[in-house]
Amino acid sequence: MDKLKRIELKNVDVTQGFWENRQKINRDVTIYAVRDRFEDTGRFKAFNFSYTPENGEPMPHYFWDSDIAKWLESAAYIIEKSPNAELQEKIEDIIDKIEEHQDKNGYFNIYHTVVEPDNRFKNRDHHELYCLGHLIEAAVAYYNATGKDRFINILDKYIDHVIKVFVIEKSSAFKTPGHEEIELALYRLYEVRPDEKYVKLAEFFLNERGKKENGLGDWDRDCYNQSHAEVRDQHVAMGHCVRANYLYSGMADEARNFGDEKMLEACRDLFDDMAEKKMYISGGIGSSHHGEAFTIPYDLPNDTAYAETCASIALAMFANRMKDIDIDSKYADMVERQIYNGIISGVSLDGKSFFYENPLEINLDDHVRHTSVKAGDRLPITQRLEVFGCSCCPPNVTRIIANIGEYIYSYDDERIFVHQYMGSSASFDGSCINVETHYPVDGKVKINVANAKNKRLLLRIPAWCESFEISAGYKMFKGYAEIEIASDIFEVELTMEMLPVLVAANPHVRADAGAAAVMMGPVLYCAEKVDNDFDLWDARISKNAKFTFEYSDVFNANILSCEASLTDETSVKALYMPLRDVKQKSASLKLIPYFAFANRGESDMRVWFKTL
Ligand code: FUB
Ligand code: ZN
Repeated sequence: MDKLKRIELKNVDVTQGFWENRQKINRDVTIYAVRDRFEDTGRFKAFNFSYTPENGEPMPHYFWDSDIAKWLESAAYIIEKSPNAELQEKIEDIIDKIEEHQDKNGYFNIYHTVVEPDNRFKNRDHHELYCLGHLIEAAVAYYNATGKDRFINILDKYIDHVIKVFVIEKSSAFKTPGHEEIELALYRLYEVRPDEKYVKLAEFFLNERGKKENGLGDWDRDCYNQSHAEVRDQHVAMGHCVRANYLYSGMADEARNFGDEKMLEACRDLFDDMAEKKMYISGGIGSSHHGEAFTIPYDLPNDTAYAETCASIALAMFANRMKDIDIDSKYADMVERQIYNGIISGVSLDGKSFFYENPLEINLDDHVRHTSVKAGDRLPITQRLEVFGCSCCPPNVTRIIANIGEYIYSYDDERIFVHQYMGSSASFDGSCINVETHYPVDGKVKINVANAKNKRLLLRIPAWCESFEISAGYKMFKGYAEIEIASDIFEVELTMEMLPVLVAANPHVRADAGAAAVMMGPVLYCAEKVDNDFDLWDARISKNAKFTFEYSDVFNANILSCEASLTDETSVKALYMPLRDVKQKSASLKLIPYFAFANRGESDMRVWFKTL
């Protein structure tokens, strides 16, 4: 098993281009926008534990703790890079409140203190362990940002309580969390505080999953939270997508920590099952609103796609772990697909509003005639909202954008890997690396490495890239171009040809049969009616279509156009007619990055086009 090391956030700076811009919006706008909506909706106030059924305060939801935890984690990443007294004070204030309201026995959960205190650890779906997991991730981020371990110490007491209840006394009504997350969080905690008890608890939850448990028995229900089989025997991705990928992330951590090959094998299969059969071209997963879940292979309806932002984030987290334990560029390709498409479509360009579901097709007409939707499915919303009743996605986006630096590089004693091309610099083990690029606007990347002579530099060659040049000798290794670092100050340029390309789906994908989508490098494109005044579903693109493209400041990316063929309506005389009588005419089709759809009012939108 491979064991590459991540470069920690404190040693990586995103310095230029697409991600510098995104991080700025995240830091200057989004973190406050999410904070303000969480204030308005009572989520922060809930940490006062003042709710009573009589006092008019909103009843805390049973996983509000996790919404705030993800906000705290995001704010911690932000202050780690840009000190900010206001954010730091807010974080400290919440930590104070957690300390103040923590039970003597270590337990902490708002809902199960002010609403259902007698039902602690009785309902497997009530997310107490999920909330603890997110609090742990926040505490680790806060420790990394400030060096202060107060938050970790508070949660350490809670973890001891969990160990007592679940492992020693076995007095809880269930054995494993209904929503995974604590497993990966315990591994993160172990990285900064290497106390074996954390790993043992993570391992306990992983090993117990899929064994006999109260409330199990219904196959659908068991799959929903990945309890249908023991984890090492899971090879097909099933159930709720966010749950699944948080679990798989914890499994990857366990495989790495214990060199557990059987676990790694399961992780590989689960990854391939999603990447090859269950993922939208945007990286979105979750073909159905029902259970927010995977369905069957190749079932990828575009208009009713669930494709939750959190699910794309969770899959990026899983892939990012896999890239370090099973070297293969497909994992960083997956991260790339997510970060340029299914994840950032979740936040508006101004950073203030969010999608939960990320559909790949909008036909506004369908929203007034709901009978067009399959029974059991529903249409996603067409405009981003500032907050949701279940608002898990907004603070998840803020945390991954703030922490994106940790996805760029990894290394071992002999090699330095560049997985993502972002203008950035990093230092580790006495070496430094600096990347200059406008990627994904173009495919030119300039890399400087200092103090790493005789090591090797491995540059990912993305799966989308058909032609590239490197200014130094290289050989290919598992999807990476491997280059000898020949001098103390070493400079190399990678030039990837990046042109618009028509992409077809596997013919088993019924929704996309005979159709094509447009990608330019890692960025998926879509057409919106606001730019194209005709029925988008009627537009056909020739397999030989010529594209033009130009950079747009508005989208911080290229916009494209090509010729499309439309029905000439003057030749349409009836509802049905001989096909030979229907004439075509040509029109210009304008395409914008998929991540930027729904930023200019409600509009029809389409990713897949019929081809000629
Ligand atoms: O249950 C917690 C979060 O809310 C899940 O991860 C999301 O899918 C949403 O259901
Ligand atoms: Zn979500």
